[in-house]
Amino acid sequence: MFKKVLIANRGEIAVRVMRSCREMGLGTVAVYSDVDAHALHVLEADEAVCLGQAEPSASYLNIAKIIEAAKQTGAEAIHPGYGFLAENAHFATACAKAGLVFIGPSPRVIEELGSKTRARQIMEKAGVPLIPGMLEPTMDADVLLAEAQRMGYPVLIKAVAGGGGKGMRMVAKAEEMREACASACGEAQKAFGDGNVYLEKNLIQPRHVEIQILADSHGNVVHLFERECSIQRRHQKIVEETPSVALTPETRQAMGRAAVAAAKAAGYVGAGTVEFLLDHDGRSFYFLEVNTRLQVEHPITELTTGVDLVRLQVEIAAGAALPFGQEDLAQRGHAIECRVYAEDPEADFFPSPGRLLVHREPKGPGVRNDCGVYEGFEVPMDYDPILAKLVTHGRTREEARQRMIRALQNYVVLGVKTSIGFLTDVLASEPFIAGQTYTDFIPRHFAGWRQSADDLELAALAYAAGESSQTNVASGPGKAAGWPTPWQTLGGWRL
Ligand code: MV4
Repeated sequence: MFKKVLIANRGEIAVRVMRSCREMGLGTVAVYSDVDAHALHVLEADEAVCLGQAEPSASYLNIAKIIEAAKQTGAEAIHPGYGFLAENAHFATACAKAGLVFIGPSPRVIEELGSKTRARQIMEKAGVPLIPGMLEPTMDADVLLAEAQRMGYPVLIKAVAGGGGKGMRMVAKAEEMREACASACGEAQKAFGDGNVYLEKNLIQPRHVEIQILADSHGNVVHLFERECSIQRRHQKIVEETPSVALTPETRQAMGRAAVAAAKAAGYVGAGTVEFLLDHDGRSFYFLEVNTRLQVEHPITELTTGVDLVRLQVEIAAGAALPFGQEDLAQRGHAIECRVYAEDPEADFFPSPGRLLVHREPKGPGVRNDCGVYEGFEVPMDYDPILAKLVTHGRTREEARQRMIRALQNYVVLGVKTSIGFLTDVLASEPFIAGQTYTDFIPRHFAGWRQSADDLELAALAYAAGESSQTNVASGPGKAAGWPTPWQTLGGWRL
């Protein structure tokens, strides 16, 4: 096992990785940029190295500086977290060249699965169900027209180097193809330096269901069940839960087996996620892509399976065999994650950086808050403004949901605008309660959302009166407000 690990990331995920390292008795090295000198991940680490200026190319994306920091501090392994360099094959290669262990899959696997058409070829060979579509990249609108003719409209143009929706275009009829092709290829070229695209049949109102997998370097592969991540806006997940209300035991087992087959076919080692789209009727599922990193939403899997995914990533990277088999794994209870951001849900979720004048985290049974900030910290404008991931666990979906609403209502953030009030209303909404969580959930049910004026007035009164406790929670559908939500609504005010 290693003695020291460098964490090439910031915020809540860097803190999360350090917690497992500490439990394992491993030293931790933080890296940081100028604006992060007082960030929580720096305070939590045993050692910290300043990389340079705020812009990612000078700090968290700077491969040479990060490798140098590892050498300088004697770290033997690098955990990339998510985002930044987590799925960068060049970084994984540079680590190996420098004699450092990259905690993640091999550069070859990162690269192969990073190409969406290459990934589809691998999955087709492995018998994993694919969304009908192309297996070869192109930039030629005539090729797309011929393929679309064959599979029928509507189709989606997707970037080969993409993922996460960038460079994606829906095409409803042949007349729209040329223009859509030109703009998709242009966007892909700009975003990924690769203008190649391919076509998939456009599924109507599906769900996003993904499977967590773990693979060791001895050929053992297991899955840790699913996460339902359909509640997204602009391809950013907002709320995730497990188990998915839409899976039967049979479909769950089939999807888990397909994910294990996918990992084996790719020669995967480490923690990974195989994404699927689940048909609106919940009966068929199709491979979407593989994420070759630890995901933001990994805590809900940890709470329901009892597995520390970060510890296993480190152990697998050190050559250990998985300490359990598939038959040892089961889902216990229900977990929900809400991503808490410094952003303004009334202004198109525009980032709201600034100093956290008050930051009080919710507590209680079944509540976990993976947080990257503290009271007094100034959330910089230079990075993704995530504050924390609030996760609740309960015996049932309803218990986890009630715990989440209470936790959100007791999350006190003053000084920046946050998504807490919005999340509370999502969790209390009729369609969420009914499990109608399809990929169009937010635009369909929450377009033009506004913080209710009642909430703000009650919040002001409660705040003035020093009233912070809160016993009631909306148990039925509708807005969670109506019961005072003083702190979370005050969080929407810039003092
Ligand atoms: C799709 C799709 C429908 N049909 N592919 C969006 C991001 C990227 N990961 C894949 N995405 C989609 N791919 C086919 N063939 C619909 C989406 C999609 C979506 C997927 C998951 C969660 C939210 C979404 C919102 C809009 C579109």
